[in-house]
Amino acid sequence: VLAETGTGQGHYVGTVPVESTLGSQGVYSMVDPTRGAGRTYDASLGRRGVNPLVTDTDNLWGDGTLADPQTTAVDAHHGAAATWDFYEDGFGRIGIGDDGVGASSLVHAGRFANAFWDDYCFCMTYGDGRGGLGPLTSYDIVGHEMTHGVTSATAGLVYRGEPGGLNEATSDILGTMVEFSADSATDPGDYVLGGEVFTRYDPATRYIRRMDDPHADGLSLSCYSRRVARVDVHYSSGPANHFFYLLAEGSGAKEINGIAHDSPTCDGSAVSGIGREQATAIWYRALTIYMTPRTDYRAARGATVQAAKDLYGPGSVPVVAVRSAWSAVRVG
Ligand code: ASN
Ligand code: ZN
Repeated sequence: VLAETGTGQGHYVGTVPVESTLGSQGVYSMVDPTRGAGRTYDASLGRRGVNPLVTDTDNLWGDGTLADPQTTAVDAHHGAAATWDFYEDGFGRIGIGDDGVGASSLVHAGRFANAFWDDYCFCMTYGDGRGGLGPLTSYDIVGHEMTHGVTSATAGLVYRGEPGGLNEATSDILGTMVEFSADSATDPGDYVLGGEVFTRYDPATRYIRRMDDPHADGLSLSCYSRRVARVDVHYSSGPANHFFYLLAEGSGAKEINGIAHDSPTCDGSAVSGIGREQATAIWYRALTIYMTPRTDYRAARGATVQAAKDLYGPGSVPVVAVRSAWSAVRVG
């Protein structure tokens, strides 16, 4: 088999290189030899639970429309590559498990609006969407799902209560940073989770979650309170998402890549941001060095303060900003 670079047109990612493998039959497979042999399979072509790899004869994949089933495979395969590169380039992490092994992606899993990471198959499953949503394969969702694998391999935050909210927030935070790092012309970065997958695109009103103002969805919590223990982990993630947004970007109204963001603090304080790069480095270090399966909000504050001290020095601007941003969401 030979490593090859083809070209793909995804629905979200636009025109991108596709790393593939050329077999002896002259057929290309969606297996990325440059990233741990990460593979992309098509469930719609599966028989008796066995799903074939996505294959092609000319190494030109998808046409950007959802009429071509390869289009969603391009989004998933390229999103997995972008996630791999985010972790390797940013933190020297080689794959989700930091063991050089690529994850698998399964596209066209059915007419449902969700996506899942599974630690046991080391794979993602993507629904094709329904009810106003397209395939769940935008950069932020791919990054969110694969980050569940990173969390499992590191902090191991349990998926309930406060640690569960922090597990979900870690996926939203680092999935969003995957979207920014991809620096895509067709899907530039924003703090709106899943806005891209809505057929009638309107990130002001249609999204899965947003980090600048989590409670804008009516269900997520923007501010820490004892209620975090009583809501679903996708809503108790809110205070940590809000913390991260404030840490990176600061409070107040701000346009980012053409999308309006506005982050009111919970205590009326003004917070100035330290930028995405430092905020991401702090969260990643806290996750991989200091958080444990039972880390709660209070401990997450301690973990991120310690990570910021390690990286930038005690008393540094980032350490002060971490404290201010947690206090602004009522953790502290
Ligand atoms: N898409 C969801 C998530 O990754 C699936 C779930 O509820 N675990 O959070
Ligand atoms: Zn999740």
